Amino acid sequence: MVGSALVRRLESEGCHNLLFADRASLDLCEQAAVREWFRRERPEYVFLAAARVGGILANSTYPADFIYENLAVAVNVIHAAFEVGVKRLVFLGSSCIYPRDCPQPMQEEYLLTSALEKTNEAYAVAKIAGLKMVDYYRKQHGCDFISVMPTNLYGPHDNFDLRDSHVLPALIRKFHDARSARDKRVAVWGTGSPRREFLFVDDLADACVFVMRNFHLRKGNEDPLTYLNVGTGEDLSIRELVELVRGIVCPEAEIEWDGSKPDGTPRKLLDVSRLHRLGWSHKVGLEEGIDRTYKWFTEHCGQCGSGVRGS
Ligand code: GFB
Repeated sequence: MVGSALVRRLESEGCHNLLFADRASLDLCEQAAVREWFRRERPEYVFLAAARVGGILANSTYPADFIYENLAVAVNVIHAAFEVGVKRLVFLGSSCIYPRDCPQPMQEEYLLTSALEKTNEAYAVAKIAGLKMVDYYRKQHGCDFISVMPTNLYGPHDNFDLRDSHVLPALIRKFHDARSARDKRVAVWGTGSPRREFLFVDDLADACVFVMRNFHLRKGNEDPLTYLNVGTGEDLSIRELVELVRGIVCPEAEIEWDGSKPDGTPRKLLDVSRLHRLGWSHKVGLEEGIDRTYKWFTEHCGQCGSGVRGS
């Protein structure tokens, strides 16, 4: 999802000398293959968007996969980029790597100040390691590497498979399936009280390009922070989100809360004032973003994985 948004964003300004390392052509978990790719292709600028991602249930069910794949990708790509002298690298972290009970809104400085949320600890530990690599390669080797911390993302090419999707694509899928079903009940997870912030993926791609161009740290490494939050600075409860998606996709659906599923972190709202001060803010509001995502889904839902009703 993020990779294709970055390509759309870069191509929109005539940037056609792009190199791709997609899943089919390169396994980023294979160190020798990654090293060979970097030596052969010699990229100058790198966006490291590749990751094993998933919603709350996938994260807590497959912690070994999440820690292994995300660590391997970070270790292999960041080190290979250093070896071939990449000019600038932007690594994507995530807002879920902040502590579980972080003061809100979450400032960059709050990273590693207390315990993580258990449902995504494996993913968070791997992403924190990637972030720290970026930091240490800058410190020890002078690499111009930086990180961004996106909030929960959604948009075209999201994962709509109910077995491992995040909440927003899951809701789109569930309400869409209810439209054509006789049974209009839709099961949603948890209590509805957690609060989340959502960013349309094209806004994230725009922010990544902006950061690649404009986020320069002072020479000599006096800057303590090599990473920047990226979000809207606005959140809503899952209950409010459910109502919003129902209104757009299937107003006649009936909602049933499944309290056996986890809530996860109570709140995850980023403090985006550092990025705002640099001159970037998001453009796509939540309602417009859901509309655009739902339109994409209806045009492509044949390729959108499993919609297991009742999940
Ligand atoms: O998006 P989500 O799976 O992950 O869930 P997190 C957000 C909230 O939505 C939770 C509720 O409180 C869920 O219980 N929810 C309600 C649902 N209905 C559904 C549903 O049908 N599907 C899903 N998936 N959730 C993830 C992390 O946390 O955030 C990852 O686990 C990642 O590591 C991602 O970083 C951004 O926001 O809780």
